[in-house]
Amino acid sequence: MKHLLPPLPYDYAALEPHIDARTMILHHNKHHASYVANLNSVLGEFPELHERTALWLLLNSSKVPKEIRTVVRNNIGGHVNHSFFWRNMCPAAGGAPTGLLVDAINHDFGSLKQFKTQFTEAGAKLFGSGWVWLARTQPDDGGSLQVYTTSGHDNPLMRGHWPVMVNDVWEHAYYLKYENRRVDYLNAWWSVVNWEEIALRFDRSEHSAEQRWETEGGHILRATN
Ligand code: MN3
Repeated sequence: MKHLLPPLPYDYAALEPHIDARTMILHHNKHHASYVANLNSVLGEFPELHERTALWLLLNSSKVPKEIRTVVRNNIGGHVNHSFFWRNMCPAAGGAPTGLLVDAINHDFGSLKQFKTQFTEAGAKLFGSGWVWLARTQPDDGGSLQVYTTSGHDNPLMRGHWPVMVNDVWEHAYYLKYENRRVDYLNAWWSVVNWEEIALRFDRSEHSAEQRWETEGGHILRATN
């Protein structure tokens, strides 16, 4: 089974003017596509890994042969994170979250406004390339919401947290339009946030681990032969 580049759930120009079509084309069709291509290429000679899912590869780095471990880790993270990121945005979006997520945000951050400020500041402060997350800790660890950044393509799943929301703060996500003004990108990005999807992800954090994995894995596409 080969890993596949998932199609964007909207047109490349759909997030204009906040995220321009040229950035989206390069980001999806070149950057994300190259993580998938690199992954399939490096896994080619390791048949024992051919049936492993993307999430397994992300979380079982120590079981991947040493000679390809770093390459697999970098590319699988790129693939998983971007697969999540595209669904995390949509056209005609923005506004405010609904449902249980609102209560949790108010409880853990004080207000939506304070949460957004914290998320934007974390993204702005990240040194180098990485991602900014809203993640939920395990229920037996309090189940609280946290904002933090990861470098490279690391993911909250790697520390046992459930990723609820994410923004890409690698330069390739914004440089063509915003150049070095990362904060402008971070602020504009709120206009394309798909709160409906994020609220669903938060609801899913209440599901059993098994159900969560199944839904999450179902979004990360693979060829059947
Ligand atoms: Mn990216």
